Amino acid sequence: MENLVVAADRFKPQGTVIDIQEYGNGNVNDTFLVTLDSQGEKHFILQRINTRVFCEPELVTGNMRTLSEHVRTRLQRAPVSAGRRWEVPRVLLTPDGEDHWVDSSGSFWRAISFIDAAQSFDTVKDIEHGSEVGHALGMFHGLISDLPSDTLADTLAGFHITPRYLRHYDEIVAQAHLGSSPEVNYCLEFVRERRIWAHVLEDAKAQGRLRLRPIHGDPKVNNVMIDTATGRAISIVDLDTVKPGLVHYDIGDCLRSCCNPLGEETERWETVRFETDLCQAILRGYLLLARDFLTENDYDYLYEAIRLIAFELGLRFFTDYLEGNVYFKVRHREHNLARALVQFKLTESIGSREATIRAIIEDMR
Ligand code: GN1
Ligand code: MG
Repeated sequence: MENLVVAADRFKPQGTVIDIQEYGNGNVNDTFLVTLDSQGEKHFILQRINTRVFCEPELVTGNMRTLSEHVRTRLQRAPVSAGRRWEVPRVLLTPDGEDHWVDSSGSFWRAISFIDAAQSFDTVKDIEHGSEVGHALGMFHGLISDLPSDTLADTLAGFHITPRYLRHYDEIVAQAHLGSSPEVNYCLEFVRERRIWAHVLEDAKAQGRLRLRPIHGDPKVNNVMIDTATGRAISIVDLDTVKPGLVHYDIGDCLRSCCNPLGEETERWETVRFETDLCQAILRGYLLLARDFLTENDYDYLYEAIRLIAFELGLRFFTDYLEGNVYFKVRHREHNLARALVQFKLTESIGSREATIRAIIEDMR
């Protein structure tokens, strides 16, 4: 706690720190909500970056600053439509003007402003919420569509490059003591049968069909902030994985997260399913804004992207389970195995609804 107060003190915009609580349920970084006794802003977000994952954490804060400055300028030039607000968390600076602070034990801290009068949810509540999440992703992509992707650093090499996750998986499987539980066997078999999918987006990129753009990297449902009063989406937070990539990673990630009504932490993995009505609402919300910058080729790969990113996340969780939980934070030893089963069941469900999902996409082209 003492460390936390010291770190919070470095970034506090004004006032006195009166409370610090763990916040959200991120799988990688440690996040805290700091409360201030102050006339101005009452809260801010303090984070300890997991430097085992983000090996060059100053690139992460650098990208956040580039992005928020770009979006702020864009919004000044063309404000959002009436009845809406759109916010980008501000990077807070230390008294020396630094966007991060490293404590005596080597922990890397940074802070961002808190988005007030808004909340996020771990699952999509209804069609309207789904459509707002889609709107948020469209808004985000639209606002950064003119930000040259070479102005952003690659903060996490290999992120969402499925063939790299597969290579790593093969190395781990070759070394791991696998045991023989039915769940582990199901996962091994699952990957064996579907590993041929892994290259689809990277091949399309290499062939020039899909191009790199700035992306969010992690637009899951609980990263979309909803205005408490209006129910409208007003921000996408968690900008750590903003970097050049394919918008397909984002669309796939958003849909795999939003169209799973049981949520990614459910224990009832056998009954996980992909809800196509939600998929339709989210894509509709997204495409109302994204239509202007998506190409015909982009549409051609949407279905594959949805299926692939669910599979990829399952593969990442399963690999981490086999490796001894070195990447994602876990509450128990089998946690990553349980998460992998959820994503694999979701992938199965996406496969069994392929015709419906493709029809939804075709209908919106
Ligand atoms: C991780 O840490 P968090 O919860 O924001 C992960 C995402 C996964 C997500 C699954 C850097 O995000 O890729 O989709 O867990 N982030 C990183 O919940 O690996
Ligand atoms: Mg994240």
